[in-house]
Amino acid sequence: MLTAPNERLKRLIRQTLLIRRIEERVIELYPSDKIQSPVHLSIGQEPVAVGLCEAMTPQDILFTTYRGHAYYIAKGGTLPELMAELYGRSGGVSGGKAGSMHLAAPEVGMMGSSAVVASTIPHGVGAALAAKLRGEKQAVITVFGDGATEEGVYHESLNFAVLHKVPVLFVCENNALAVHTSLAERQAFDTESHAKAYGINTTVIEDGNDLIKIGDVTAKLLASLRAGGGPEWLMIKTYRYKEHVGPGDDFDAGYRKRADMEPWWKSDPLNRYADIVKGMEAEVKAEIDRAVAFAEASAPPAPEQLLTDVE
Ligand SMILES: Cc1ncc(C[n+]2csc(CCOP(=O)(O)OP(=O)(O)O)c2C)c(N)n1
Ligand SMILES: [Mg+2]
Repeated sequence: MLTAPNERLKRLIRQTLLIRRIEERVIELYPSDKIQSPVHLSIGQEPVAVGLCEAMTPQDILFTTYRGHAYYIAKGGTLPELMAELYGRSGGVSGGKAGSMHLAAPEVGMMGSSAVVASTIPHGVGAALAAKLRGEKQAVITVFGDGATEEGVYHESLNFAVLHKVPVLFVCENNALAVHTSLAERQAFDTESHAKAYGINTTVIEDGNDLIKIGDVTAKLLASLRAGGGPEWLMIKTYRYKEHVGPGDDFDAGYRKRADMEPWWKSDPLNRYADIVKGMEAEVKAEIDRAVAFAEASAPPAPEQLLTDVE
């Protein structure tokens, strides 16, 4: 039997809903070509971002991937500036020049995301080392996909962080896919055992839909970092509902089955708590409408902005 969600769970469900609905709006808008940026949707994976960011203070900082809308929102980025960025307009969070894959909002600790797989992992290590050298208690999380664990820089980053006791939380957002290739087809090693070989503490969350568990586990790991512990490694298993890139479904692409989605669909908090979600829909829709209106009204970047922000 489900227990009634408390205020904390309601807050997390609302954030999950906001992310889901804004990405669904992106899907609706996409055929209009108003959003020309490629989009890697997080639909299905939102609870991972929501749970991780719940445990972070506004001063804590986050590095993530091109699948970053959820993180931008969960870390406190504003919706109108997100939508205008996707539209490529001057009101966007990066003046319309970064697009979906390179979202950053340093003022809320969302330091950056990148199209280059694994490239933000060492950025997280560097930022955490800087915080340590400055004696700050700022915690740093660097999020990457399971595919990123096959990149050399991931291994270099783990080795360096353990060797120098860098207080960074490595988070592997494991949807068991890299584009169309499953984890089992790609890796001869077990990702967690392999990380352990560097001497790092590892934790695995099997249910990436468990908002409360993700929040609680992350809070515990960040407390350990703040107390001067070395790096920590967390894997959260999750499931991507949509195609790797773009607004569509791809269950007919031949690399996975619709039935694979069923257990995740069942434990999806937006389905489990459908009654609560219903009561939140109108307000969430109004918030998204305002963001879209802002993007529509925002002007394209002026030609003289072409070479600014790049030096
Ligand atoms: C260095 C690099 N190699 C290859 C690519 C092409 N590429 C884009 S996404 C992707 C899959 C990455 O999978 P994963 O890290 O698990 O992230 P997910 O897309 O599942 O969130 C690949 C290989 C790239 N963008 N950068
Ligand atoms: Mg993946």
